[in-house]
Amino acid sequence: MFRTAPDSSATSPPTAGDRTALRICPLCEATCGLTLTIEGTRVTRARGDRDDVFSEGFICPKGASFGELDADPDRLRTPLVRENGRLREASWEEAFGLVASRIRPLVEEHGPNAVGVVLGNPNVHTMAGGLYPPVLLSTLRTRNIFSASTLDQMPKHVSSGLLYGSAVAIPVPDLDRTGHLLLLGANPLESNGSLCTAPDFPGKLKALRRRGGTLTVVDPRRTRTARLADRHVAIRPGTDALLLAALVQVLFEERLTDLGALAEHVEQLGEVEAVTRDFTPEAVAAACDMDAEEIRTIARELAAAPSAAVYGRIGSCTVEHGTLASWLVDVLNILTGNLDRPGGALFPLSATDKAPRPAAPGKGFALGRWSSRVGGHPEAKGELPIAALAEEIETPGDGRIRALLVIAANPVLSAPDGDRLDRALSDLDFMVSIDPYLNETSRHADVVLPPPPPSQSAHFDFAFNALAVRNQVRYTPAAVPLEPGLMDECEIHARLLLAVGGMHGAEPSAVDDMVIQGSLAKAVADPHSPVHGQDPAQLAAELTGSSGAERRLDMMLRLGPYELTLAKLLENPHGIDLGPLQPRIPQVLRTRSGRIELLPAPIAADLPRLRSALDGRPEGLVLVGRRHLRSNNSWLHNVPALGGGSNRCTLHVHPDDAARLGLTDGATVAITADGGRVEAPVEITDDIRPGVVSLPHGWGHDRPGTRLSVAAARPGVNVNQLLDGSRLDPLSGTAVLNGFPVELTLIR
Ligand SMILES: Nc1nc2c(c(=O)[nH]1)N[C@H]1C(S)=C(S)[C@@H](COP(=O)(O)OP(=O)(O)OC[C@H]3O[C@@H](n4cnc5c(=O)[nH]c(N)nc54)[C@H](O)[C@@H]3O)O[C@H]1N2
Ligand SMILES: Nc1nc2c(c(=O)[nH]1)N[C@H]1C(S)=C(S)[C@@H](COP(=O)(O)OP(=O)(O)OC[C@H]3O[C@@H](n4cnc5c(=O)[nH]c(N)nc54)[C@H](O)[C@@H]3O)O[C@H]1N2
Ligand code: SF4
Ligand SMILES: [Mo]
Repeated sequence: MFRTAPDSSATSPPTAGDRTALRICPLCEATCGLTLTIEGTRVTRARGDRDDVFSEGFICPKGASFGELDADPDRLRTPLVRENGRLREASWEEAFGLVASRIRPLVEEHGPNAVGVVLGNPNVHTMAGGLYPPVLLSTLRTRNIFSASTLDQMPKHVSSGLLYGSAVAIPVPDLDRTGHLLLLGANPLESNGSLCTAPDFPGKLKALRRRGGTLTVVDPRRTRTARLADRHVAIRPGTDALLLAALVQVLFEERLTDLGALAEHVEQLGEVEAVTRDFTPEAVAAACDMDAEEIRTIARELAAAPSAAVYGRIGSCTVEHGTLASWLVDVLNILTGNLDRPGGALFPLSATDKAPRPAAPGKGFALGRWSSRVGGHPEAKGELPIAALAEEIETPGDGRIRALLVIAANPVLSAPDGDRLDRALSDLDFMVSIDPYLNETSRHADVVLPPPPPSQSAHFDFAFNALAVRNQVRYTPAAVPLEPGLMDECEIHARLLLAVGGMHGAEPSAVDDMVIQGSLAKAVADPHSPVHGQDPAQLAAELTGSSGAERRLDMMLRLGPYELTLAKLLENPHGIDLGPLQPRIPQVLRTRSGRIELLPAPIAADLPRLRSALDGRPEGLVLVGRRHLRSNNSWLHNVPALGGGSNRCTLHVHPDDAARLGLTDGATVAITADGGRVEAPVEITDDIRPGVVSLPHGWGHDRPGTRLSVAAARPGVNVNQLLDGSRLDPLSGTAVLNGFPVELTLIR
């Protein structure tokens, strides 16, 4: 990783006619500030912005390939509409007209649930995705809402909802100040971090060790992150919740708990002690395939550290006990007094959060307020499991999904059983995709609405500022003017909303005006708001900004905790540092008791399932995923600069397993599991523990009707075809993507 930008193959040295512009990178959660060199309207180079208050010049190969991604010739530049079964180019007017004429009658005849919505990962990386989907969902009033969250962090939302009363109150490890980091199921040296926004995560881990701190990594693979660690534990996949429960048990047994200032804010400590009593290190050791004494040591190190943070990510979430593991991560931070204290895990306060209000009991967090129609899966945070999307389209009856709006998502590759979903999508009455690519999912759409390349969009991180290791705020306007014929993604979202909401043809600014009026009316009535009692019309008139989205951002900043405005952000193009994370308990708590409810009932009810896993000693192979620094889920395989090398869709196999099965490096194997069968080349490596194989996700670009010429030339296979969607973490509806059984057969 680099402090200054490497010259990627797409870049060229600056010349006299060049100019530069700043752009926050939208490609991962690290949110690095980039300096783009622009020739005419083309981005010829991307470097790390050394003056960025947060990223201080850091960049990775993905950010460095910004220009190549931006100029990808396969990117769609006009809307597409389906006519006689084929997609053809169309005007924006025609595209939105078609949406309006097809969606409204379906809703009128079959009710709001006839329209499903799928929200994909890039929505948290665009302004449009932050501002408009909530309004779209409240306009549609459908219960058929699905997102990448149930392939990802929903377990954390559920555990936060239950513990703190707010699903979005997610504590973030204080990387810059912690003395000890216990990291489970995360590989930030490839992913650049997740639910922990930290440009230069690798540098921060190295700094932790330089200042005498320690790093323990729990991962069945010896990842690049694990190589940095003082201690690497190659756990058996899917058993983190058992390990974490044993750590809790040791803290209680050896009287190592010390809640410090938290004590007065925590309920049900004794209850947690009681329910974890039988998860001794000796009881979990065999299932985790760990040494009981090592488990005790990890617990003692955690308790002894001057400050410590336990942090779990994908490998602890997308597993059978994902919610329990997410809960136990926080329980450990609480029991050691590290939650909400510097050096531990704290709640960020972002510039667009509501201004803090005095601590008070809240409404709490309800789970399972309704269930999915076919599978009876409980909702979580208003969403249904994306693994259940296909059955909701296929199964006849009242409430069947007949039309689908897919916004920045590629579930045919990202979610379990893409073949089934592929067939289901082709049975829809109507489908809309907002997507720059014609890919495995959008190829089924009747209308494709392409957003402009990232250089032509403004950027603000609504999601990630609230997950950042330091409070800070940055805004970058579009670096290049919108190309004629393209439409800003905010306007696409606004027009889509008007089209499906029966207001087709209204000005898109009407959507923003409606939101601004509604929010200001609420704010002036709220005694804790900085604008309490003021005139909403006057406040609206004071807002600045050259678009509805900018005016909304300005409003959120003004209503936020730091007395900021859009104008102040524009005056500080490299961002404004708002200081290190600060303790926020009890103010952040929204539980009914106003305290941290340490043993919520749904968690207690799921513990017997964990207890039964104590006897689990799977004999066969299990599969886990992996990420590569130069990849990003399912959609960066079309950028030539990022392909090749070690970024390939191979199956990692331990030498012992390879020998037992007669596999040689480069051999082709068939991998079979519940959901199907795929073939992949074998890569033998002792970086993976015996009994575990690893295949990355986001590959399988071999379906007809897409326009991904580079990706299609090296398609790889879709790991999610191995899943049939039935393996879920029951509390969160999150798909089990890691630690499921597979069988290998040598093909050649
Ligand atoms: N087996 C396995 N499966 C996994 C995972 C795993 O670890 N293992 N990880 C899961 C995780 S964590 C996630 S988040 C999901 C992600 O899965 P998805 O949410 O489906 O996201 P992507 O695969 O990133 O696809 C994003 C889509 O958005 C489009 N897009 C890109 N930029 C923009 C933009 O600016 N605007 C719009 N409108 N569209 C854009 C892309 O072309 C692509 O079609 O995958 C999950 N799937
Ligand atoms: N380069 C790149 N960066 C990305 C992405 C990408 O696709 N590519 N995707 C982005 C997205 S959407 C997300 S959500 C984040 C995810 O960011 P991370 O959570 O850091 O995800 P991974 O790099 O997949 O690391 C997960 C690790 O969990 C391990 N693991 C698997 N099963 C288990 C288990 O049962 N227990 C334990 N302890 N470990 C296990 C895997 O071996 C793997 O090393 O990354 C983001 N950043
Ligand atoms: S680390 Fe993430 S945000 Fe930073 S340059 Fe790389 S892809 Fe972009
Ligand atoms: Mo994700």
